[in-house]
Amino acid sequence: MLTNGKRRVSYYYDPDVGNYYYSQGHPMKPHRMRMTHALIAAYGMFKHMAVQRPPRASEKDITRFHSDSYINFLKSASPEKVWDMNSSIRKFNVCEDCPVFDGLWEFCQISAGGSLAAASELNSGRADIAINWSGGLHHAKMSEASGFCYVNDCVLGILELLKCHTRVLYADIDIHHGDGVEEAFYTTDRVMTCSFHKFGDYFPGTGDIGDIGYGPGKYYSLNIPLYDGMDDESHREIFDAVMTKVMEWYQPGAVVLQGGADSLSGDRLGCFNLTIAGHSHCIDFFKKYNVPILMLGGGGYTIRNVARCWAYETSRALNLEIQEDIPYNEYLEYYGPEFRIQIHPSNMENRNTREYIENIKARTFEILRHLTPVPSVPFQETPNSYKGLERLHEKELDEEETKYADIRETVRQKERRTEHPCEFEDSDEEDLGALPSIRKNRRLVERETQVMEKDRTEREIEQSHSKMEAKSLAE
Ligand code: V1D
Ligand code: CA
Repeated sequence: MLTNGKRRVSYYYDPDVGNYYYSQGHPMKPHRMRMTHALIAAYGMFKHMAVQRPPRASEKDITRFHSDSYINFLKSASPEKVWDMNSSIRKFNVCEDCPVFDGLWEFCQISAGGSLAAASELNSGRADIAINWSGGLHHAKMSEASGFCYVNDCVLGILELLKCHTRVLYADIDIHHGDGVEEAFYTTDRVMTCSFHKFGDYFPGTGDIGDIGYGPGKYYSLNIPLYDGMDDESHREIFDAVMTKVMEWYQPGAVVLQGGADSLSGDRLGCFNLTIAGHSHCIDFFKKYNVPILMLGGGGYTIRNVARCWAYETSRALNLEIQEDIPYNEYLEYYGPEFRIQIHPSNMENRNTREYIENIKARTFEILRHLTPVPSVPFQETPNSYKGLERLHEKELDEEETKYADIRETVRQKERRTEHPCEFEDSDEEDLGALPSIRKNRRLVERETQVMEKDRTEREIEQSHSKMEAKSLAE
């Protein structure tokens, strides 16, 4: 933070992002990022932050989380070839929600590249807040597209932050459940996920209050299921109450805020009643804690309000007061007839009664009561930063170091281990790799092993499996 209390903000934007087009009638419109960018420019915010065009994420970067076969598919898919790829289409869930469109792979690289570069900037200490409005694509799974999302830049950004931070908090205020991010970190205490969302007969259908994590990750996934008509007051009430306790007890080293704007009043797909003031309160909330913040986009389908919201939130990150009247910009006609930055709530009923909010709060506090305050992780060398990794790839790192540079430590790295300013805390080295020695169904074992297991050696996997087999035989 600068001495005057202002935050150093880095903003990531690729001018090509607005050119991608999902399909006719599809509600997801990348053009909204171009509108946001034009509004931020018109408000004169560029001179207050580092505006950067991020490098596009490479296949290697993206397969830190996603499976090779899925990424090979995304790279080769095109609308022309789609009819010859029937089995892959089903397997990887590219469908009406997630169509194969022209430039799909590049679009994924832009979105992921922005979040990786932003996370890396925070790790370097050059910025206090880093913004990628082209990110926040929280539904993508390791081997599957879902809910307009193909590559999960949130997961990739968090993995990058984990190189320098023991604990990362992921907060998701998109109206939809942040299922892809939750699933990726469901069994670890190094990432706490907390999603606020509409629940009940609504996409993706997950995110009940009882879904709290598994194994070492038990109590480190929080879900706040909400009803239609959520307004600023109720949202603030529950957000502040839950997040205050999380910040106090979990003490994350960095926060990722998925700022899906479909929770705003009047959203084409949403059914909440938040104003931009209510939505942006979440940024002001985290700013108080002086932790690095990665601000990401997400959903948002009434695009004039998405641009209003994310431009305004950029000004909150910068601590700048901006004028109510929207200044002249290329897309001025979208903002009529009022041409104001703020929006009004509608008169819809708030189906989240006071009693309901109090009940959800109490149940969430009960989950948080089980948290071991400030969990620790094994001692590790800080892995190479995002840009550094790319530079070193071919030349200096051997094959194994390069492939598993995110989490796994090679023998050579162990020997070279030195202290670093963002060193992890020490603790039991086995924790990261060990599967909990309890009996689980196949589905849960698969979920548990998603992120961490991707980085484990064959030998370790074999050992864990035989441990589990031995345990279940003993039971
Ligand atoms: F209305 C549509 C028109 C064309 C294509 C898709 C849609 C549409 C609207 N809502 N699709 C949905 C949701 N899908 C379903 C499917 C029906 N079932 C079989 C599944 O209800 C998907 C909503 C995705 C929301 C994405 C998101 O806002 O959370 C987001 N966040 O970051 C990026 C996107
Ligand atoms: Ca959410």
